[in-house]
Amino acid sequence: MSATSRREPGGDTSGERDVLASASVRRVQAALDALGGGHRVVELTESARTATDAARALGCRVDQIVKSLVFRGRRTERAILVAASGANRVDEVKVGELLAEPIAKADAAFVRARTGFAIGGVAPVGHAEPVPTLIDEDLMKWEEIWAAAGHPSSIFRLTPADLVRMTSGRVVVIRV
Ligand code: 5CA
Repeated sequence: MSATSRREPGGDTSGERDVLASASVRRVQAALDALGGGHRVVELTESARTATDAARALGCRVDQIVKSLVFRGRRTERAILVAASGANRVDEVKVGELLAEPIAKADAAFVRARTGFAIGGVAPVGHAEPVPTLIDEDLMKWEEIWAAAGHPSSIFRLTPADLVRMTSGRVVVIRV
């Protein structure tokens, strides 16, 4: 689907779909507003729970989708966000070395507790607590990229430089 399948939450107040009323999506839009870059959450008319779904819905390449993956520090129990290019698999050993701490994939409850988002809607901003972020260098080559915005059918467009700025993230090689 193309741009015609998008609409903005709040723009269409007759919106019957739950996502328009989602507190998580509103939290992301509020965080984006506070950052001042003019980013707008858009609602897809179809679910984009995975990066592949999102790319299909947007008509972009899966590499342009930001996968916001949450990991758990095995020693500190801290949450770490890896913003990965949609087609890449994250090398957990490599990321562990970068963080000087082994990591494990977070489970759904941990993701929800630390970010405030359910898997499939984890945004790179608007978290329940500050979450240190690593950014896949493969995202940096695109003019525009898309990230989840609190719900599996909500998304926002940004540039790689925006992503670095809004997360204070460190750009690293994370792919297997
Ligand atoms: N809305 C899309 C496109 S932006 C999205 O959020 N994609 S994602 O890649 O960032 O989030 C889905 C990811 O959640 C999957 O790639 C997978 O790594 C992770 N995931 C899915 N199920 C689980 C689970 N049960 N526990 C932990 N992580 C999971």
